[in-house]
Amino acid sequence: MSQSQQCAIALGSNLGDSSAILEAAIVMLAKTPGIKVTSQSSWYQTAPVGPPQPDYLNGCVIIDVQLTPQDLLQTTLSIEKQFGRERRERWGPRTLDLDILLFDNLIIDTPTLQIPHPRMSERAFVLVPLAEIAPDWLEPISGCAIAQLVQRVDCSGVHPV
Ligand code: GSY
Repeated sequence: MSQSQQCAIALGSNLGDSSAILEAAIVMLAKTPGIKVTSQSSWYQTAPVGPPQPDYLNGCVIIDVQLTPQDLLQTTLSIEKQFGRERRERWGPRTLDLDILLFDNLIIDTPTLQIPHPRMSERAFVLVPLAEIAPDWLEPISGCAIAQLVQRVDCSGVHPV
């Protein structure tokens, strides 16, 4: 695949030195052949969604990517693994979570990869940072801009650091 496409990735952490882990994850993304990080949101301290656990640090990046969606997924899983992420408890605390949110205007629905991310439109901890760097991007299933979607969710638990 030679032409580059734009992709949005959500980052989150609530175990360990979250700030250092998230910054290092962005460096690893940026060093990956076929990925160029073009925009980075602020970091936000966010109330946990799911069982009781520490607050998260969340943010988003936009990348130009010359990888297939499946290859990008393998890249994000490999970076998560290098930070000690073990996929144990589904909604439990984690050192690093990297979620592919949007890949150009593609809609992908396979057992291992769904794009747009199936829960992104309900999650203030995703929409607030994404709206900061990509307000006009249209979520391809609803056809709504990220700036519109963020107005529909409760953002009271999301605070810039
Ligand atoms: O889905 C990502 C992991 N996660 C998060 C998160 O990143 N932020 C917040 N605030 N709550 C979360 N619950 C889960 S699971």
